[in-house]
Amino acid sequence: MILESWQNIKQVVVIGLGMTGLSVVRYLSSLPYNLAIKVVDTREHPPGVESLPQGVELSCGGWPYDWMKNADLIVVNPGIALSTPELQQAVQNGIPVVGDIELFAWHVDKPVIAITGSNGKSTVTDLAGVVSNASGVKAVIGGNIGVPALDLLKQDADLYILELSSFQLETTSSLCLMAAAFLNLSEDHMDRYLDIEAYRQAKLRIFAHAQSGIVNADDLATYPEQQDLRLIEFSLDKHTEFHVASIDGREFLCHRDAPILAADELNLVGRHNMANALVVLALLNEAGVDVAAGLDALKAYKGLAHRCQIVSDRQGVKWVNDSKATNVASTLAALSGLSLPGKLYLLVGGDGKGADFSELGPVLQALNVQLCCFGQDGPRLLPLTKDSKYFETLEEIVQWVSTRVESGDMVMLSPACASFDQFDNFMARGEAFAALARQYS
Ligand code: UMA
Ligand code: ADP
Repeated sequence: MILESWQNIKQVVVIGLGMTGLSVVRYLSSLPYNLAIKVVDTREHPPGVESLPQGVELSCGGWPYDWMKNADLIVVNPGIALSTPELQQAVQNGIPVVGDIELFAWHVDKPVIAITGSNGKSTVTDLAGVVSNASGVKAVIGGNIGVPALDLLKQDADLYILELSSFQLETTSSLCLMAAAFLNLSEDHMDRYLDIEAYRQAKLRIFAHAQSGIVNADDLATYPEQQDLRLIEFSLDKHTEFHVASIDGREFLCHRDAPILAADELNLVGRHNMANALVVLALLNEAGVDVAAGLDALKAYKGLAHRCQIVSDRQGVKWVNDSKATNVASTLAALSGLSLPGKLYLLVGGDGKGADFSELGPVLQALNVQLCCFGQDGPRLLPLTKDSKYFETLEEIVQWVSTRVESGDMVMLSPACASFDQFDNFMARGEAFAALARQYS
């Protein structure tokens, strides 16, 4: 939807405080329309109460019926599904229900590119920002990566780069993009969606008003049904517009028939990161950024923290923090092509979000691995190998592992689960692991 005019909006109800809610309140307060802003959070003690500006009313622990009924506009946090009965009731009453990205879409007047997918979004978003800036086009990044999109509008930029989750896309309908990328699809958030097709359909919304769509020729689920969109394909295996080709025994990232850089010049490890780099090249090409001056930055990029990051390397034992592996496909990516002289101690567990873990089984059986399961869904992971062990906490695992590791071994946290059962977020989990690794290695 496009808002016809703010003049008819008097009462805005913001659902969910947290990072997004606060950015929405700040944004709405900055508009010259004297809006009455009310915030609802279904949690008893939501984060961010202390940062709420004076004069903004707050209701916690439920859905205040009167506020919902009298709202002219509802802005909802991505953590709350649009299918929630209270929101569906509002939709039926004719009240527009949107997310923060839709507000961003109404306001923004500079080019925007965006990235969605099950895995690799943050890496592609961050790297696209790094390469764009090094190429001389001032870019700012935000969205699901952790900087609310509305906060970006205050910054001076030539290009906005947004990481968009399926949650955010559910409530976004008029975002015009110079280019949109759908990286890959694998099972995730099955506690929120009816099935994987419903999750895919939420992600496909990224293409609704895009000038071009960047899709993964190795994963046909990323292709939209709409016919009128210009598609740019990337692939690790096929000769598509952006692809990997072997030239005299060396692999190159190529655009059409032109090699751009050799894969072994990248500092990022793993084939999945070659795909991520291809998408960065495709996105920036569509945004009109000449990346020639940014290629050194692309080669030098070492990746974000908590993604296959070595946090200790002592006495021949590598300790790897891949806490951001919050679903099965990302753990599979970490294991893909892994070849070790010794044993892999793999730490898995947490909140599985209703996932089916069985795909990990055959991959684990082909490795010399000791599976260490923990947290809420640790018991569901135990059957994946015959020697799996269960522990309550990460600390118990690290203590146990530290007395056994030998030179050539690797200890990797790549949990295939979200962290919310025991930690505030994946960063806190990764930091806890890194601190334990440094203490016990
Ligand atoms: N919640 C309630 N009641 C409410 C409001 C929230 O129960 O009224 C719950 C939600 O269901 C959710 C949790 O509280 O599980 C977190 O909400 P929050 O208010 O703390 O969220 P924000 O701080 O606004 O963070 C959100 C995104 N969170 C979610 O989509 C759950 C962040 O993505 C994002 O970085 C931030 O906005 C800025 O755009 C996080 C995430 O986990 C990293 N995203 C999912 C993922 O990557 O898999 C999609
Ligand atoms: P997202 O923002 O989509 O969660 P990240 O870049 O933060 O993606 O990476 C999340 C996890 O997925 C990490 O464990 C990372 O190693 C892995 N990963 C990154 N890119 C890909 C990819 N293209 N395919 C599969 N896994 C990936």
